[in-house]
Amino acid sequence: MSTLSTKNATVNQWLDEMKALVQPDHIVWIDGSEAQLDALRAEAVSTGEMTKLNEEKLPGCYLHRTLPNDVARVENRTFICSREEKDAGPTNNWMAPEKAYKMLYDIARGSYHGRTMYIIPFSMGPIGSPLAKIGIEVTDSIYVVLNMAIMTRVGAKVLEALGDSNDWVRGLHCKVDVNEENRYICQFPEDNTIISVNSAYGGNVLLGKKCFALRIASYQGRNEGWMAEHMLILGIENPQGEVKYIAAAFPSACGKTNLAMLIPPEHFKKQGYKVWCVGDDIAWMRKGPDGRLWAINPENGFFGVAPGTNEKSNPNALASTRKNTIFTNVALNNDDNTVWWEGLDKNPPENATDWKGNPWNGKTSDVKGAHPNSRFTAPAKNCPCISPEFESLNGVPISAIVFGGRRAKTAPLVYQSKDWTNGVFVGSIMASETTAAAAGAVGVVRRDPMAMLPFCGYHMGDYFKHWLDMGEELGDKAPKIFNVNWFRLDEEGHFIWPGFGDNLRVLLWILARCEGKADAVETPIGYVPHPADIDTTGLDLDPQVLASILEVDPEIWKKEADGIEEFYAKFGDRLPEALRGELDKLKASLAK
Ligand code: OXD
Ligand code: MN
Repeated sequence: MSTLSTKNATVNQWLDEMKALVQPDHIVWIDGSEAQLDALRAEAVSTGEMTKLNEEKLPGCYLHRTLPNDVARVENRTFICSREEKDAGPTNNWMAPEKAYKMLYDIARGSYHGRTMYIIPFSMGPIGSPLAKIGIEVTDSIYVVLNMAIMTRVGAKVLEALGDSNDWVRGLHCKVDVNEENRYICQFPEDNTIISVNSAYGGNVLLGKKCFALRIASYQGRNEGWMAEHMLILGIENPQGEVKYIAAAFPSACGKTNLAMLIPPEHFKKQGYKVWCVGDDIAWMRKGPDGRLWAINPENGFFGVAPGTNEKSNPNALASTRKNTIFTNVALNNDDNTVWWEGLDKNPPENATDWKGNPWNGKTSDVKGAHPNSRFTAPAKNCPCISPEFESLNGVPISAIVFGGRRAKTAPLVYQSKDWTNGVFVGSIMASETTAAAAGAVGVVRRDPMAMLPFCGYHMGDYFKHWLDMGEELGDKAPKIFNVNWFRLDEEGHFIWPGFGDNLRVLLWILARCEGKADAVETPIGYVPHPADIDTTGLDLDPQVLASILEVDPEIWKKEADGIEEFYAKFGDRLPEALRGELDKLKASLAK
């Protein structure tokens, strides 16, 4: 099937160990050729692992269903296996490496009997980019191979780029029997190793994504002087054709993919504004030769949440899924062999199969057709607004870093931090309030520093320190740091800000600030726009209402400061002094 091989001794030695451990019947190297991927698609269809969808309406698209016990990332079964427990820090689960290896090897041993071992050489980032890194994932799942072939660059060229280097990440995935009691997602940052067992769901098994590009890479970045962040990257082109780039971090379910692909409101489109998507989930950033911070998207596709994606909320994401896409856990329309999910349109199919594989009538059923975390895996190049710089080896220069969360009252629509150190403080206190949609109490504040809580591969106090060090390194070329909150609520609990494409209005103020072209009001938390400086042309928003969502209420922030104090206590003496200093300054200015 494939004649790929390598002379890299470190790769061959590890593969020999893995073969002896999992004992496959067959071994297949993934060379990245269409012919090989096509044969694998056909095989997956013949075994029922995937369903081929309507070739006319959804060319090259497939549907896959996971087991109902295996539909999301499992944070409580995700471990950072650093040698010292204190290096994983208070926000990660930890397991001693010897114990973890023994346990995982016992689970993995012989688990490929009767199965094929697929060896996937993959690159995170454009092959040959100075910001890219290489991994090899071994898996017994064709679904994983086909998803990795969309989400990363795979195949022969990756091995060529690796040469005989030992700088590559080892990833072992074993489906075993998908038993949730024995499911583990373990990262060994000091060994560049990931082992994932007993799952076959995306975020747990596409090892290039959260496991490598965030957990392992954040650790590598700290040691090597760069940053791996849970951030989208977008470019905003002004009517003069100049493009400025923003990287933004939001916790899950805050509309990151929507922001990354936003469509400018009519008023801006007419003037010639354009928005370009570089990435929707992960940014790797490094100081470039010109002293600025440059970013690449290490991924090659989007692993997006399907429900809620529609012609209005995100036409670009929807367009990205119309060909060569793998859908996971959505509903199947049996009349025309296409897919459907909640929020796609107001016309659910009557003759359908739900995500669990049961007959489903969308008009009468009271259960959901698609799982709320159902996904599309779509090639980035399908996206109508994919940036012309997407493949650029050097990445794009970042002008602004934006943090955000879902807060009903606390954070204003937008504010700018006072400087880099204050900006790191702003990122470290990021939080979202639980909504009625999530299980559990409403309005509970969940802190999620830089949206990295489940993804930082080492002690979060040291991670904050790394951010502070990067600021020193970048000096006056550092991007400016902002915070946004699209989710302010009125007294009746309605969103005040329209969000979606209108968020561009806020991003333009941000860029104007970066260029020294907009004024601001100083508040205890940072700089807030004058309402008149947010261009609301074409928007039905009362100027007083806009002013109200730019307000900073000192009483709310005093309570917030107490919450921060409590959160910071977790980090003990690994919380950088500078951040404690920022909290003290905030308290002092609120007391004035
Ligand atoms: C994701 C997440 O799947 O952040 O991207 O949960
Ligand atoms: Mn994410």
